[in-house]
Amino acid sequence: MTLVSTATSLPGQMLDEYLATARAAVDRWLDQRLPTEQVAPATLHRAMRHSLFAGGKRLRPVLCLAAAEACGGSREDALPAAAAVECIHTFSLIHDDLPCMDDDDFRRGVPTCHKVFGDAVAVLAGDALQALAFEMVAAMPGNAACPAAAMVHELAQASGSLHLIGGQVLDLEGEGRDLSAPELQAIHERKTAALLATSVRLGAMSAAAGDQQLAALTRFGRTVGLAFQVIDDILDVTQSSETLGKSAGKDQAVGKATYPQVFGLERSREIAHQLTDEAHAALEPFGGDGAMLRAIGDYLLVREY
Ligand code: GRG
Repeated sequence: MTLVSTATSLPGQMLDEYLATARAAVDRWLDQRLPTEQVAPATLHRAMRHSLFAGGKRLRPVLCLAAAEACGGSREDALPAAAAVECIHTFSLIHDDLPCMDDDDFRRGVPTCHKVFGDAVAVLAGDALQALAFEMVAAMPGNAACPAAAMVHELAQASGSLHLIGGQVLDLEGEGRDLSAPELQAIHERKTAALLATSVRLGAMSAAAGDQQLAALTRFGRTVGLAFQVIDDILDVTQSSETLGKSAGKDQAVGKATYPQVFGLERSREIAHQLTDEAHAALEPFGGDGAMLRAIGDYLLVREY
């Protein structure tokens, strides 16, 4: 699919090429850092690789690399952080799919980790990916503005009880209940937007970004992350399981509050557009250097899976 940027002058083909090369760089880096399937315990490493290399969109790492470059940094310096946010994301997907949580059979177009390896190995594969993420960031050289410890702290906060994991708990507790719009937003901010914001923040930190750049990218990451989740809610009711690579209609089936359920489809689309406009506004201080981030924001809005 060639992607068309709606609010930038960046040609869709440039974005396609950027996404392809960034994804390839992240995948190469991950492949080199993950123990091979032959390393004991082989089942664990097979399970980690099964979920990690099943074909995710790599949005968080791509945002991380684009943020580093927008701040004048290099892709190479940001790669460990980009790989780390993908490991955290994949860990959360593996655990989220378990029978004790969302109980899903398919993810990224293939059977879920626990379906192939059993619940115990899936829990442990998620745990090991989480540990690996911190190992990767802790080993970064850091810089005067942002030592590696600050980046480890950033990732820990985004993954912990106040954000990713806390959002998941609120999400589980909300099942079968009518949630208000602020309650729904609070879940999406924690469960989804926080890790997207941290992805761009870590990229910026690897490039020794200043406070103003970090503040602007935090706003960009949060709003684009929220827009991403609104679109995800919409796709859950408008796309097929085949297109999504996971069970469509799942939110409704388990009684999860979603944007379309609270606001209706049309209003949800408007909200996603408004959030993307806000995200673009946050990039103003970057001028032309923010073009790729802007184009990625547009892509998230028009994505089909
Ligand atoms: C820590 C167990 C645990 C869960 C945290 C992130 C999360 C909460 C659960 C994962 C499931 C889910 C529906 C999360 C919302 C964010 C989201 C839409 C994830 C899917 O992200 P994509 O579309 O997936 O980027 P790919 O497969 O492309 O990487």
